[in-house]
Amino acid sequence: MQNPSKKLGFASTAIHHGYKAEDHQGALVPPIYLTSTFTFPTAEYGGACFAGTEAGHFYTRISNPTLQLLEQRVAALEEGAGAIAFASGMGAITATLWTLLRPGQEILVDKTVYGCTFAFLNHGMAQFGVKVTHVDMGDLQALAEALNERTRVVYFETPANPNMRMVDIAAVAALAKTQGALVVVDNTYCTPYLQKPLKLGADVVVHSATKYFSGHGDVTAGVAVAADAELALQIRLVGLKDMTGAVMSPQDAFLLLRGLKTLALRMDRHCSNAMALARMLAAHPAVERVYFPGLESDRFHALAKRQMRQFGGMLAFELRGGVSAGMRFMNALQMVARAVSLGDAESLAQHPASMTHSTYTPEERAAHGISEGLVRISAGLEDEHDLLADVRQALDTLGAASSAPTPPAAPPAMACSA
Ligand code: 7XF
Repeated sequence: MQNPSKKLGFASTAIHHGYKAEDHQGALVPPIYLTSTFTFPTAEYGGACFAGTEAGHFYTRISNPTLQLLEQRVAALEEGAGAIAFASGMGAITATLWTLLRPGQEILVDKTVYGCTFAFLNHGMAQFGVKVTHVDMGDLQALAEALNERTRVVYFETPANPNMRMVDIAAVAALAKTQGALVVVDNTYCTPYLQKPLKLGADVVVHSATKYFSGHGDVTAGVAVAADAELALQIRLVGLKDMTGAVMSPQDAFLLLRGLKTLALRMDRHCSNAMALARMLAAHPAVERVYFPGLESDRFHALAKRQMRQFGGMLAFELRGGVSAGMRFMNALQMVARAVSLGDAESLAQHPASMTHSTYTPEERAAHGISEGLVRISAGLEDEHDLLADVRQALDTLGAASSAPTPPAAPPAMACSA
């Protein structure tokens, strides 16, 4: 096929890396090894697999050829030394942090993270003697002051779910290194097509592969990628094998291998649709504020230009009428689906305060920069004019009533509550 000494581009890597059809009876598409266990030619060989002196597959919770191909491909795309596939994004996040943290140590977490990550840290890890401290990672001085000899991990998303706050990966990684802390970045919003945190100094990247990697809303999955091969092995043997058991199914690995083949193409469309939507929203009288780093007026525009290939497919905005206008807007959508998740072909709209970030109390949301009226859209792959037309007609239904006062916050919903 290709000359192995020549580094392939992103799309070619996503399509070809790690697979030779001639090793699989010529099958163009990698077969699914739908097996939980593997036979040993001899008892001694089986013992050697368990001892780690033989590298063969022996049980799918630890390794499987279909998962391994996916892991090699994602590691190549993120330019890491090793990847581990998980049953969900939360599987990847929890397994990574169970591997890295011990009681008595501290994790510094950015102000805003996905709701279940917030719940896992503050309601979960904190119960096991790990100190969880939130710091505004946009404030390097505050981060420098928070770092101390107990700090083992620095954790953030950029852009953050749901409010699109951004973090300077290289600057935070350089600061974390001065204290010997490991940097873990959730790269779900960007995928390696838009941003490569390991190249900027991060130690581990985690993903909800449920989102753009799959791209078709039919998989729940996660991946962790480490810059260091030994660290990747630790996450596999501790976090995956023993602490969570959150292994991906080979069937899902197959669907992800298929999804990755079109990742670059899809991201280009997600990004252009989101840009067009952000421009339209910013000009509409019913809209108070748009959060999208592609807008020249956005406070993270310069950082996004430096750190990301394009500005991503996610955006958030506030309507002039607050929560009630947000609800009316969502109910008026006709093509855009009312749904959580992101990165699918279908555009999706959701209300973080009552849905993805209902794990925060209203006070916590206020303290963490998640406003009650925020609406989030994942721009899909539809024709731009259809997407703009649907969102515009939903905004237009708000009319003059959109300036009504904001009612009290909706009660916390059950979604993702811990
Ligand atoms: O365990 P999952 O595959 O659902 O991934 C968890 C996860 C991790 N990191 C980020 C940045 C995420 O956005 C997610 C999942 N977020 C969905 C959302 O925000 O719509 C979950 C719906 S409750």
